[in-house]
Amino acid sequence: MEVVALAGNPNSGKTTLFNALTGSNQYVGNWPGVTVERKQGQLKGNHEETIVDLPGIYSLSPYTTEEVVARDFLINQRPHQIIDIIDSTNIERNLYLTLQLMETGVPIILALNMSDLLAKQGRRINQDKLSYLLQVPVCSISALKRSGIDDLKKYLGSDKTKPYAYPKYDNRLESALSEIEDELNGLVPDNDLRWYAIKVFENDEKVVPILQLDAAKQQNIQEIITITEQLFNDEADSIIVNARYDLIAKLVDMCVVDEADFKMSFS
Ligand code: GDP
Ligand code: MG
Ligand code: K
Repeated sequence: MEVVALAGNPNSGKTTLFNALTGSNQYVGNWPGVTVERKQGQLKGNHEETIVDLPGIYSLSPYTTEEVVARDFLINQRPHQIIDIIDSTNIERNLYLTLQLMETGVPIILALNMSDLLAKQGRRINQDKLSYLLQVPVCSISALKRSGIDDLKKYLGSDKTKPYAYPKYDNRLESALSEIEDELNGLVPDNDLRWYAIKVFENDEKVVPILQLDAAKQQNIQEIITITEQLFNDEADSIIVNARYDLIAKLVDMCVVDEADFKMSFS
């Protein structure tokens, strides 16, 4: 039995896709300890894959119940794969969550939803290029029109996606993160090192206390953070936010094609 987490922003079409994938094969309950609905269902026609619908979220920060539910599930339960459903007509905002989902190291498939609306707007996303740049599978779908779903299903099964395709940020940030990973080595599972390094760099209020770092490690890590803040002339949490947005700007620039622009430049 393999577990696939369905993640995405609110209104990205998560429920519509969940229904398309599972049919009437659904179980509805609550996440433990909170009144957030938890839905899971078996992939139609395949009893090996269970789809777990995560709450709709914009980020994996520690501030809302929904975000904490989603990140605890991804880090502590380690699903085999994530389907990240993206509203293609709002790809910039949606990719902010995508990068954070990738930071968990759980193998991920991007489902570019609302492809019917995007086409109506005269735009298209070069999915092969996006897939190459992020090194993860990308499918254009319309959950509403039920198109592209078979394509998406081809990637389900943990042997069909590769693990740990982390997004790479600014070199100066990458070197700070790898130094923090060295400090955390042995304290957390190897596969989670990058996630924890980023959370420690951000000084995440939920994650840092759990690690119970000794004084020497705390001091080494603080030095790494201080030096990096001086290099960027910025604060650690905003260094990470900016690094994500810089990468998103590049991705959008390279992958989103406006057919109207294209026609105009030839007229
Ligand atoms: P959720 O909040 O992520 O669960 O999103 P829903 O599945 O409830 O979808 C939000 C709205 O978008 C609904 O009105 C859906 O019918 C609509 N929707 C979902 N997928 C698509 C799609 O591929 N194309 C279009 N045009 N609308 C969609
Ligand atoms: Mg929903
Ligand atoms: K449902």
